[in-house]
Amino acid sequence: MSSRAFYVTTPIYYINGTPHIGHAYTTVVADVLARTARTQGDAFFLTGTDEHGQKVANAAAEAGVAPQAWCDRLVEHWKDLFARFEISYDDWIRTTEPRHERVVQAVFEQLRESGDVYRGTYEGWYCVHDETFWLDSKLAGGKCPTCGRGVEWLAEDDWFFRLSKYNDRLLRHFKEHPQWVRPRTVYNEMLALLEEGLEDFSISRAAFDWGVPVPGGGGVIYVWFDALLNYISAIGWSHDDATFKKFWPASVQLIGKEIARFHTIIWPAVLWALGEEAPELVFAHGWMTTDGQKIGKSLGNASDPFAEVDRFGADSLRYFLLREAPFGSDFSYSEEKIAQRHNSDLGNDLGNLFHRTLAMLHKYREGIVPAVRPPLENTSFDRLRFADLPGRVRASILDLRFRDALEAVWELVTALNRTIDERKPWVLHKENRADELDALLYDLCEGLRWLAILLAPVMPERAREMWRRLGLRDRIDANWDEALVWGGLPPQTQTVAGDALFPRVELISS
Ligand code: ME8
Repeated sequence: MSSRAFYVTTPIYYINGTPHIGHAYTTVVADVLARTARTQGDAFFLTGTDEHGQKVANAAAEAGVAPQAWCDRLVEHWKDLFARFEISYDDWIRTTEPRHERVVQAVFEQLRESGDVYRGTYEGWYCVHDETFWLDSKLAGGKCPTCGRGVEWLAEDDWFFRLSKYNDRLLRHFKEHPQWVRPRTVYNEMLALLEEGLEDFSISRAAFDWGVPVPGGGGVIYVWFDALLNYISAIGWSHDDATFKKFWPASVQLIGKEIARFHTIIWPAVLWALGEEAPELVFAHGWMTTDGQKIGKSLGNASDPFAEVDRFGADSLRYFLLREAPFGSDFSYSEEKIAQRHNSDLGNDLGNLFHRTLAMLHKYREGIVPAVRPPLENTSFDRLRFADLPGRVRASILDLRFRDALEAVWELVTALNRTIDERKPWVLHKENRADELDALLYDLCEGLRWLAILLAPVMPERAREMWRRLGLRDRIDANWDEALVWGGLPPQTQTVAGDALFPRVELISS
């Protein structure tokens, strides 16, 4: 990853309905990346809402509301959910905002001028659910080949984007940068599409009006062409060069695998047509499933994410989403699995370690972190083993190997728990071995301070609570290289005892 400022994006979500846990998933992942990147430099995290297109217009019509009023109402649900998950986005772009629409029109005009956008006639099928044009030959039994829904026939004079012109450059780019699309399965699929050959595609809708107007008239700009541009409109393309140069090309663009074609074929081609670079990495992750099926708005198989947060706590859900499966693959989502992670990893391993350490500190030292003389010698904890832990955790996170990162953090959790079991502070206390007990209690508390810092990107709220109870006041999100030096916990700090960090949850089977 380059040393330029870090820029991470999520897809912008259609607000034809309320959000579900799948939308929270991508956004939580982006949040963890942004929080981690900020501990070592400038970072910008963009998310937002895709508010144009037929799908949103239909939802508004069904509700009997004007599309803009519908979007203004719905966007609040999305913002509420992301607030519950403590998503630390730097900007939320809405495609109906003038700052975005201006950029879409400017792009359209520039490409019309350069010849990459030209006039033609479109005749073919359109899938409203996927907002996608399909050639007759691509349909599967007369239905949309992606989602299986019915399609409608369109025949209109449209504007086209000269995608075919970029076929060779895309092939070269894929070959020269085999890591630019991850995971490998998606990279291979996209490469196969490029090898089949690309066709120009329509980027306007003549007989439709919920979108950015085509400059000079002739309907509106196709919703996907409009939506992709959010990634550059929000950071100042064509109006704030300094910000744009600081953040573009994006470091990581996160998406679900179903929209990989738009992001890894169409998007770089549009960027090149504008004279800009392709993003450094597009990561197309897998799907959360339930009963083997993708969780989705229209399938009606998604549970209410607000209720899930009430039930488990946002941080337990965040932990589950990152820990459960290697990032990239599909995984099944169920309350049983979340409860299992919550009770076991968080309650038994981390929560217990925290609780019993502070309980012993209160019992033997009135809750005050002991001073250790001579500094940190005579310690029973092999802290040297963990000297490279922060570097490993950060490298894994920035390489999007979240499960590896959490497993590495758990090595410290396990080692601290084992130290308590082996060194038996209660025996040291009974035998009046005060120096050894001081050294041991200090190491345990220092280990907890490390855990709070390392876990703050994944579990910001519980990490803050650990911080507060450890009696710490400086920033939990300081630069890791400075903050994670063993011995940083000031002696004489007054800690605070409290309830379980992760109270057990019981599932009542229905
Ligand atoms: O596609 N598992 O918006 P969208 C994992 N507006 N991730 C899931 C998921 C699941 N079951 N369900 C949804 C759009 N997602 C366009 C994008 S970008 C220029 C325009 C996540 O509301 C995942 O990130 O259908 C997926 O790609 C996205 O939500 C789709 O959101």
